[in-house]
Amino acid sequence: MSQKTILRALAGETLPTPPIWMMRQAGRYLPEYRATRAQAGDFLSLCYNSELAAEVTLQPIRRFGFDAAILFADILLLPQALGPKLWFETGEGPRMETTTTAAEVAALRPAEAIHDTLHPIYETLRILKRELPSETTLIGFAGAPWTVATYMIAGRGKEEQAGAHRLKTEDRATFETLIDKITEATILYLSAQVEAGAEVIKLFDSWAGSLKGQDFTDFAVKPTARIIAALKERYPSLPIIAFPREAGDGYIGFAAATGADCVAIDNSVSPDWAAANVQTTGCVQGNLAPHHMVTGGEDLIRETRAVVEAFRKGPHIFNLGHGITPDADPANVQLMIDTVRQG
Ligand code: 1CP
Repeated sequence: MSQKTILRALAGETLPTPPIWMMRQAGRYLPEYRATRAQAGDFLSLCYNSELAAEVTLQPIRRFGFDAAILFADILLLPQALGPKLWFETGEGPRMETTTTAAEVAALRPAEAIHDTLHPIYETLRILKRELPSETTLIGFAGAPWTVATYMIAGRGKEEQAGAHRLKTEDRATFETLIDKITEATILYLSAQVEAGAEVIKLFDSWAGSLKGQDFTDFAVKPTARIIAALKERYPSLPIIAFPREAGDGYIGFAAATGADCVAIDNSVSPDWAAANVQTTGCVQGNLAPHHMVTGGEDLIRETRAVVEAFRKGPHIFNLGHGITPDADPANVQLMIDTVRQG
């Protein structure tokens, strides 16, 4: 069996100390990230600069010795590679040219064309493969089709899934064609990431929580299952982490329904609930609340121990329930890691 702790947990092994990494571990809370980003220019220039993207991926590994490195990129690069313009408004976040009509969906570039835009991302992975310490697992990723579609339809993020719900209801055929297009392109994108060195794939469905009932099955479960089936056909031993954020009850049975090896859990459910309802069928990842990286102290130590304790009896990868925020203190990250590793 592999010596890498993350791969062992993903294979279903219960380890005495959970391996650990952190969503958005390369980010603005780190002074060295801010310096490299300033050197690159803007955020997108950093994503497409393979040397500098590899550098920011490595920074949290050097500083903290996390068990995994996650490729520095963004879920919105894939839709950008299909044609719509993407830019970041300072202090506000991503903006995209919208895709809402049958004609606009039909005008998207063919899925195979994504590599013309995304080849620097594969180069970032090749650099990381060479430069990462031998014990560190390299994670590649993409957005899940529903979440990517919400950004393509609304042209922006954060609580803006209304447009996607509207299109799903008012023009089902166009919506489904868009989901299929994203699914197909995501399979090609993630396959290229594996070819370039990604050892694990994570699918971020950040807005899965706004899908309920049959919609959750149709647009959170099914596209994810299709991507995982296609990847497993090509790479049978590739471990995949799915993150249907804020799925609530939808977390139950999600791994079985999609074929994921691990389900990442957000903070809307307790670690004890997730241990009793999700970890029963395999590895879970999570789920310390990110605010502890800002607030620190005894609360951080107590809650970190509670997460470790709740998941102690099964396969577990320690992580936050969502990304670390720019106002976090790196000293608190170190305290979390020490607490996990020293008990
Ligand atoms: O320079 C900056 O700090 C800009 C902030 C930033 C960063 C660091 C953005 C803009 N993206 C990223 C990197 C990123 N994004 C990674 C890199 C690896 C790592 O985790 O260190 C990953 C995996 C993502 C994934 C991502 N991007 C998601 C899924 C996870 C999540 O947070 O729910 C989503 C929804 C995005 C879109 C996006 N990109 C950036 C922002 C601020 C957002 C969300 C904006 C919104 O919805 O309004």
